[in-house]
Amino acid sequence: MQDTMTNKKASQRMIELEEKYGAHNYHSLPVVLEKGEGVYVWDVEGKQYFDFLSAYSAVNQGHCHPKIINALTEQAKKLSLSSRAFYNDSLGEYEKFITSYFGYDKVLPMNTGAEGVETAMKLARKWGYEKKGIAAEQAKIIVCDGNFHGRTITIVSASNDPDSRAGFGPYTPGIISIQYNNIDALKKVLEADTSIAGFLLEPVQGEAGVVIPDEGYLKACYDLCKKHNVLFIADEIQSGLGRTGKRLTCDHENVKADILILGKALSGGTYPVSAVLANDEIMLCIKPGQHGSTYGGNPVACKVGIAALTVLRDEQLAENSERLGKTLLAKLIELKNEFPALVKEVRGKGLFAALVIKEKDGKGAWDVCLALLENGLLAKPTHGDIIRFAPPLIITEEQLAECISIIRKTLAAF
Ligand code: IF1
Repeated sequence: MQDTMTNKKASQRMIELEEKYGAHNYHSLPVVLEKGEGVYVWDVEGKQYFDFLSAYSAVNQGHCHPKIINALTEQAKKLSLSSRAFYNDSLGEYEKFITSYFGYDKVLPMNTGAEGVETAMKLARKWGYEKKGIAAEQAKIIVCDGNFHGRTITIVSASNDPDSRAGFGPYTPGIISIQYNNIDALKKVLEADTSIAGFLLEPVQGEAGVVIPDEGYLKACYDLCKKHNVLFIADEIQSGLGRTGKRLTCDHENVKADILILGKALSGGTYPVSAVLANDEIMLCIKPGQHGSTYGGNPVACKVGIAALTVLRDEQLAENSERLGKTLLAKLIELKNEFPALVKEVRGKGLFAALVIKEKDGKGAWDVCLALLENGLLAKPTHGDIIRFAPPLIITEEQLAECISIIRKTLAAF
């Protein structure tokens, strides 16, 4: 689609609009999407791509899943927002559904992932004072180096990524960062400090580049937390809901987090829906007026949340992720052996995988992603040298095979 006046492609014009009128807080790949269905997206010129990012795992159920879109549109026509000043006829149903789905007493509904994490941190502090007996203003939360939990001031206070953190101080106190995947590091802080309320972690670190801890790490951390009366808080916003081949990544080690944070795919990419789950002992530490959000628990989000979780279960997406994840990882390892000068390392759990690229002639992960885009597959680099692969979990074996051949062809051309 050429613009006759300027002779520019439609996508170029749209990119320029964003550049001119939008804040410059992103460095996007040069593709402008206008349509999505299942594993595919289309740009404004009509070119079709495999989506290997899935909006950072928000679109696990595939783009515009008809059952989720139907739930969204039907409810939007009926009642979109009540606020929590009044009850609405969808919230209770959703709360019952999601708590029994994950086996918790209570849920606290929010919208974005960052809000979910903030909620969990507030809840942990409140529990720390009311139940654990931590002295006023002394509660601490342990996080892990390399974490990504969102972008609020408190959350970036917990980050050690200079881009996320620098220039946004003063920072929220009461946060201790330890090495990820290091049980002794956790043990050491827990033994040294009795004012710790919670340990917050990503069961697989997403932004860090799909960093998968050793088997047994989650369980060992959980046990240590129990020993020291510290809440184990799992940020499964990206790693949960089928992404790594189980309902939750913690399920791989039969760990049940004291506080579970969900977001992203909780709406299948259709709406901002996040949730914090905990049992009464913890959740009831927050009383009326102490926390909330205008949109949290709105009727559209509730219907969408039920539909998104129903699709995950009925279409056995975690099972598909587990099964096809094995194929994806095996094929990526083949590619690493085929192209040792280009691929340094391969990681993966379920349909959550990463290629670590060796820079060559000044070209790295960004250039590989541009070439993948050219060849019809969308993926995004992280930390300069890592390419994350996270297709929608509805992907079929045939589609995956096609994607692998696109990746092979692209690497071969480098
Ligand atoms: C962006 C990253 C991914 C998350 C975990 C909480 C949140 C996220 C484990 C906050 C969000 C997003 C945010 C998005 C890019 C993306 C991301 F590269 F930045 F790190 F996925 F890997 N916990 N992750 O991954 O959720 O408030 O965004 O709903 O553009 O910042 P949110």
